[in-house]
Amino acid sequence: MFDKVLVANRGEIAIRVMRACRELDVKSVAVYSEADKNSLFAKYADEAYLIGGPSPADSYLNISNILEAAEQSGADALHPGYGFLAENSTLGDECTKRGIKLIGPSGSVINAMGSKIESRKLMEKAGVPVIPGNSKGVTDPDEALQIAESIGYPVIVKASAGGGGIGMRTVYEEDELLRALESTQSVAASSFGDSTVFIEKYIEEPRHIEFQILADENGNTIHVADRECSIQRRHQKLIEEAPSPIMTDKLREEMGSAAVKAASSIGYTNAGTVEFLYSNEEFYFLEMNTRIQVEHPITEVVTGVDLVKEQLKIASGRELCCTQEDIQVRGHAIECRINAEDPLADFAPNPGKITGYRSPGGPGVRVDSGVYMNYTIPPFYDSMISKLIVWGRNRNAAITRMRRALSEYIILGVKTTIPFHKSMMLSPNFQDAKLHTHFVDEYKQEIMDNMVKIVEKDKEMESRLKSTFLPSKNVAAVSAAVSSYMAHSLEKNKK
Ligand code: MV4
Repeated sequence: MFDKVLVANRGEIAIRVMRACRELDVKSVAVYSEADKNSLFAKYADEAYLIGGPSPADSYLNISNILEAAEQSGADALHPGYGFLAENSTLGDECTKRGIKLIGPSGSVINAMGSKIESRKLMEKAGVPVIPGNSKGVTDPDEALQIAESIGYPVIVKASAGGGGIGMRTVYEEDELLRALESTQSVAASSFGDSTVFIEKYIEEPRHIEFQILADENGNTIHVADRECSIQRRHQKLIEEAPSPIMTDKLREEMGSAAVKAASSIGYTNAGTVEFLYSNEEFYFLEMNTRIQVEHPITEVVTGVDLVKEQLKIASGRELCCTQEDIQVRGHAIECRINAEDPLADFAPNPGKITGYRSPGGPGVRVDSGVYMNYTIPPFYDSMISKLIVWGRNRNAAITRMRRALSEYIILGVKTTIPFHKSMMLSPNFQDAKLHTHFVDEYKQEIMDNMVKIVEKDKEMESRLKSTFLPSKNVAAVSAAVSSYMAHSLEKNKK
């Protein structure tokens, strides 16, 4: 096992990785920007290095500054978390040059999966079902018309280098195709520096179901079951659950084998996710994410596998914890992403000072977070405050528990997505698990109407709470105590 791991990330995921380090008796190194001087993750680490200004380009994306901290600290491995440099193959190359092990897959599979056309080709070859379409770039308008004709409308034109929903256009009729081709090419060129586009059948209102993969460096690849992530808005996931409500043993066996085949056929190592679209009882490979994902805790909760510990063990050459037969799904887990955003104002980011805070607890509740009372959420990064994860014996029990946990959650000072989640938990269509990727758009009005009522009720309670959390020396003392506790924990620097 490694002696010291540098975590090249911030916030809740940096803490999540350092928690795994501590349980494995590995020292942790944080790198932080000038905007993160008061952050919990920098205090939690055994050592912390300031690497630059608030802008990601100056700090969390600055490979040479990060590697300088790695060399100074003597870290022998680096964990990139998610976002930032997680899917940047240059980081791995630079680590290798310095004898630092990158905790993640090889640069060649990161690059192969970063190209939509390349990954389609590889999956076709491996016998993994892909969406009907063409697996090479299209530039010629006549050829594009011919391909779309043979697939049948609606089709979707996608940038090969695309991601996060950028560089995609759906086409319902032949006379829209050439305009879509041109506009997708130009967006692709300006956003990704690569104008290559391809055409696929457009799957309307699919479910987004993904499989967690673990692969060690000794040739063992398993899946750690499925998650459903259909509840999203503008390609930002809001609620994830494990397992997918439609999953059966037979379907898990089929999709799971396809996911394992996808990973093992490309020599994948470490943790990854194979994404599928599911519609009309068919599933199709969509993309592979070559990183640990935000929603990994729901898989941990229903399977008991510590995915981040597995990542460290895999990178240090050890064998996987479990065989495929060992992986069992028990009960149901749901994750709500609690963001500093105003769900009544089109989810506008609302960073700022958290003037009152108390997170829920009790049976079956996990909160992964990097905040504390009196902490100021900086405006430079994503707006996630925490991930609220619950477990229940079945989906209904998990929903009931999530309602209970949401009702206990106190966050004052910034607007949050809690009212959205409270509204969703009350939605009959959500309760009936009639999920698809356009759910939030389709039931916008119903979700909004419930949310307005919820916000109204919460306001009453919040005004009463404000006197409890009144800005005072007392509040400052609590946050000073929290940071002091983190900085002087008995478990820290114990070797
Ligand atoms: C699709 C699709 C329907 N048909 N491809 C969106 C993100 C991008 N990486 C792939 N995406 C989609 N590709 C075909 N052929 C629908 C989506 C899509 C989507 C996929 C997963 C999760 C949420 C989504 C929201 C809108 C559209």
